[in-house]
Amino acid sequence: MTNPIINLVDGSFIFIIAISVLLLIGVTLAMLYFCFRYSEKRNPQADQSITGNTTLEVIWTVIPLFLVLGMFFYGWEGFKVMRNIPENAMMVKVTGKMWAWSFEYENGKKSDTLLYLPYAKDVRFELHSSDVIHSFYVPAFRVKEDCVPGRTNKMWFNTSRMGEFDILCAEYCGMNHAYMLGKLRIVPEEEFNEWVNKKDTVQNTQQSQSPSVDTTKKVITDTVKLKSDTTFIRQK
Ligand SMILES: [Cu+2]
Repeated sequence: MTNPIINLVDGSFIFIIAISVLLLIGVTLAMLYFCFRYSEKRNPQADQSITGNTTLEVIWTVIPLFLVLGMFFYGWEGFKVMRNIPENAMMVKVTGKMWAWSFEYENGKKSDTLLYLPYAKDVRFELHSSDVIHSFYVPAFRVKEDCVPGRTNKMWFNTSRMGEFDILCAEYCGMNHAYMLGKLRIVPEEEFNEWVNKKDTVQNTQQSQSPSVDTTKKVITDTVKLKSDTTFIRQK
């Protein structure tokens, strides 16, 4: 399945890397040539005859101008897709708090740490924070957006891949920021519907998590409880 955001973000990344590598090679080769051609040994008398060259100056202004315009074009194309949220996208409310993620679905169902989504759907996220600024980051789908207290930010992506993916906080938000992890689990639509319509609470969601997620959750709860006791955390 194609995912426009992944394609455009990866496209602009490869474009910028390619230009950077070409420039690195060009500058290095020119430097080596100049070291050789204009060494003191070959030119005991410094040549002072070159005072300026308009053609060269125009070339090294115009070429970089087009390179940065190309980078801007790629970035702008990606930005437009990220800002244009499909109208029929399903909605999930995301809340960041020190130091965990919680999710609320359209029917009021809530989950903590683990975000369930159906495969091949456009999903719109409404991002909130209940304390400080966090940043909701899902690297596998190339999206990242701040959660700011007192305002609602939005982002979206298409769940074009099945499986389990990382969720991170990408804005330093206090001592346990590094433990502010989550998991995104994308499952077939029927499985998602079954899960989202099951009447259970946060507690049941935690039980259904994989062992690795359980450990993360435990670390978060443990460290949150003991946030004032830094000695204990260091020993852990
Ligand atoms: Cu954080």
